[in-house]
Amino acid sequence: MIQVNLDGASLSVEEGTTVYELIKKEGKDFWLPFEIPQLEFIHHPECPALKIVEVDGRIVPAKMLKGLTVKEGMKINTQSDLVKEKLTERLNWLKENDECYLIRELQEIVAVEGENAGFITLEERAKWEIEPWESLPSIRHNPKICIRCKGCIETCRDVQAVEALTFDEEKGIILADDVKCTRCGQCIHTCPMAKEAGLVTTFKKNFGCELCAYSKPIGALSEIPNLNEVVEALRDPEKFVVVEFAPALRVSIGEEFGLPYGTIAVGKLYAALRKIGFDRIWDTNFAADLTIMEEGTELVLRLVKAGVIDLKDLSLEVDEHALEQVNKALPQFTSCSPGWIKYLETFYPELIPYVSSAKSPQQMFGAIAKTFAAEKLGIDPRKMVVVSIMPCTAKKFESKREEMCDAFNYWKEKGKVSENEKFYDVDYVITTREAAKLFKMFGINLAELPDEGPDPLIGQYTGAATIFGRTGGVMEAALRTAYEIITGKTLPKLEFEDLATLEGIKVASINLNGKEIKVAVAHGLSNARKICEDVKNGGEFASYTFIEFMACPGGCIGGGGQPEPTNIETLQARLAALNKHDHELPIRKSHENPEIKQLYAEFLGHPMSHLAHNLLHTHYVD
Ligand code: HC0
Repeated sequence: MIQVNLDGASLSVEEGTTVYELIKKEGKDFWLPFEIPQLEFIHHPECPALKIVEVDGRIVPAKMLKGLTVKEGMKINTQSDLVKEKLTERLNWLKENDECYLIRELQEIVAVEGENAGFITLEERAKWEIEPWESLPSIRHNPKICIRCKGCIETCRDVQAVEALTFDEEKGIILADDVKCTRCGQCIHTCPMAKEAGLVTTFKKNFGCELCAYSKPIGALSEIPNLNEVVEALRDPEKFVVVEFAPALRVSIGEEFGLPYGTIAVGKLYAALRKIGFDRIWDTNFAADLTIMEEGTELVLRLVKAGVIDLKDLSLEVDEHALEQVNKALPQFTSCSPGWIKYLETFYPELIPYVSSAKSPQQMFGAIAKTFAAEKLGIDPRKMVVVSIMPCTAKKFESKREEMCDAFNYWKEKGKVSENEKFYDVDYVITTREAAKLFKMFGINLAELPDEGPDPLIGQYTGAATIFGRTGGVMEAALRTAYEIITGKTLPKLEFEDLATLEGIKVASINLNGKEIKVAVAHGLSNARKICEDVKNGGEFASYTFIEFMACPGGCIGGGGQPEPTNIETLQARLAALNKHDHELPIRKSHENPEIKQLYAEFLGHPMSHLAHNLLHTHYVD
């Protein structure tokens, strides 16, 4: 036995005992010498960076105590002035840097690896005085941790055909052309630390901190966060905070909580959001069904205008205004991916007439929440806060487009709000990763929650809505409805397998009352570009009827706000899970969604009615 001193008490300890074992045995267990309010400081209280002790006058992190054995006369102190001083330093660092201390250590490892691979040296990095850049309101770059591997530049140029990023010898990676940047966030997935997600996961697991609020990505590129605004709104008793979340979320958020890739976690997600304290838990999928009603009807009207089908053969309520408004250009392009829309506006403005005027589900949701739902619930729309959880960084940009204030215009026309009270349809957009962080901040382990459902009114959805989250899904969902409108018959088979793969460009055809129409799907902007060039030059795709475009490879399941790793393995698992979810849902066609029927019956009238046009359709900028 040997004698040691622990927090002032003399103890006899068996030889070979580690300091870690001794502290545990004596019940000291690295308790903090002061309180950290959970919500003011978003670190997990068990953060290993905060587990330090003083051993013989020096600070030793807990992770090292496991290898340190007790020695005769050793003085161990878990609550000394030095511990307090060092903990305060660490806390201040954590607060100021809004980052994980352990991640900082990981960044150093990646930097050294980068240095060994010929990238920037640590010494050079230490000299930088370069300011971070932002592509508002979506993406930011921190040059202090960038190793200048240029992977983001390659992705932006080769995968997305955008070329917004370039390299400057002095400043490193720079945003050379913010107008070109689509805010898709694919650069984030390319950042080496995001790519090393396996390493990150192992790293965090080794320190027992998978549940820490600091979710990935931890690379030089990340989304511009909006979590603080969301937490503030939730704390404000004057606000009525509602939440919507994207189709892709339900098959990816579980990954942040250790669930296997491809887990359908929608029930747990509703439960987690309810625990957080949102006033209504609704779903973007409801609005995806609504999009099909509007975009599908628009397609039918374009076909009528182009003389492909005759209106009198259809059992469709249409007013003259709608027919007048609709553009007759074919093929109709889908409009729901905001990165794609930004790309089109920047690189192919001459093709804007082809794009559906239907707003994306995210934006339709906001407009309906602050009109129909607010009215039904008796909520002042100025007090309603719509939070949207998306797999996408470009959705932050979409929500702040100046034209996205249709609910405000609706109430202004009614004289209920004044010009200077202008509000957006969607107030805050957070990514899948930010949502995971939010749950962790609140100490919620989503994986352990029982399944719950959405709140009534604008939360119900069909299988058609759920496949929006993968490439080919919007097309397939639209065909399920358009086919029935045009032929008056039920589709014999709902799946279009040729559209449900990860091929970059996919084509299919469908017989509508004896006429064969051709449809195509492209995901990843370099694929979109091929089709745009072809249509522009009157090539093969100019003879198509409907083309779906998604900015991100894989569609929204591969969005720039998705968990790491986002790679072929996770994409395939997420895609299969969405298809499985579609198959398992009791209703699989948008026009059969009971809440959608209620919305039209009680509020909108019919698809593309005057009110629907005002609230659910938009225009584009060239
Ligand atoms: Fe998507 Fe959407 S499907 S763009 O990919 O249409 O982000 O998941 O939420 O709005 O619904 C993203 C995903 C959405 C929207 C929907 C569409």
